[in-house]
Amino acid sequence: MADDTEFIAAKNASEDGEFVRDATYINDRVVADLPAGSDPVGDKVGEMRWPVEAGRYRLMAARACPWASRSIIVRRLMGLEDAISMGLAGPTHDVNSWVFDLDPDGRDPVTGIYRLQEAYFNRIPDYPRGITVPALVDLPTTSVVTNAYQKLNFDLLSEWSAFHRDGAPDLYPEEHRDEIDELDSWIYPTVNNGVYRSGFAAEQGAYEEAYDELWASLDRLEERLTTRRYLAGDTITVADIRLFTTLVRFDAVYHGHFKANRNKITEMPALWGYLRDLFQTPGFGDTCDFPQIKEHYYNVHRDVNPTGIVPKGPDLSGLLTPHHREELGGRPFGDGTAPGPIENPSERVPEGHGAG
Ligand SMILES: N[C@@H](CCC(=O)N[C@@H](CS)C(=O)NCC(=O)O)C(=O)O
Repeated sequence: MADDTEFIAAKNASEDGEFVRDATYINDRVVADLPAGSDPVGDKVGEMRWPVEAGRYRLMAARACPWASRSIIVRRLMGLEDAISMGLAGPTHDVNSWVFDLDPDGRDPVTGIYRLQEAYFNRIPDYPRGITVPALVDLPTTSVVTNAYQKLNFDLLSEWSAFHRDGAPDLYPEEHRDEIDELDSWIYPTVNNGVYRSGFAAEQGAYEEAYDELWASLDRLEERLTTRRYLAGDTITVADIRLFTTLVRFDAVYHGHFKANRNKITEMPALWGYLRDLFQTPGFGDTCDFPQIKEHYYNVHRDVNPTGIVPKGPDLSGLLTPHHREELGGRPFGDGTAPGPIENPSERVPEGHGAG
């Protein structure tokens, strides 16, 4: 495990010690304008199009991962659970890949695979890049269709509309798209990836640059969220989902493990209220598993934390306290409704793994 992560960090280090994320993906799309049951169209991996089809694909995720958690939240908010099943890898991986060690016999119960790597290799033999989550897997061939989480999430919102639940919210409203994209243009590099740039920096200068950019952005967000309940408009959008998966890990992991320690989120009144508000909204906090999140970062990144010891704290029960953000107005789901309780018991966060 340690060797694996050293490899990941090393392969991502630039000459000046800055962490550079490998953002090359299998970029295939799943689209609504192909008939269900048809073969994918195109002959080049990364440019192929696959049909939207209920029951055909499985979302491979891990609760530990912020990028995978975005897909977990989108799937739940849009009510796609029956159309797209979900496989959950455990919080740590072996030298090759994420593994399904939470499942009986250590195998994903639907595909029967032990390592997620198998589904990557079925698509691209000897796939040379990171075996990442989230990944959408085609069940008939047990092979990865896409691991491009941003496009995958966009397709879940748009191409899969025939399978959205009644009351599914509009998470990427037309009138706020420019604003949402503009927010992502600085929140992604300085906050979502900024915490990794801080934690994986290999030189002091690279770390300090990432740290300064991160806190400049968090200060900017604190100001923005003092008068607004959500990031764009008065409903939850993808911008909130993207920020949430980083904020919810912040005090438990990034503050210490990634040296992003100017202060904790609990010390920033607007961000702390905003985080509690989202955490208590169905579809957000009910997908978070803190023991898995902590186990992943502190155990897997042995170059950052050589002993692998996972800290006991912090006390996260404050996430469940009143936030009073309703006073800012806003309608979380707009004209839609909140998702109901999680129906599939295997998809519920285990008792005691949340903030309570
Ligand atoms: N690869 C994507 C996001 C997905 C991602 O990095 N997932 C991590 C877990 S949080 C992963 O699967 N890492 C395993 C690896 O890189 O080998 C990106 O770089 O933007």
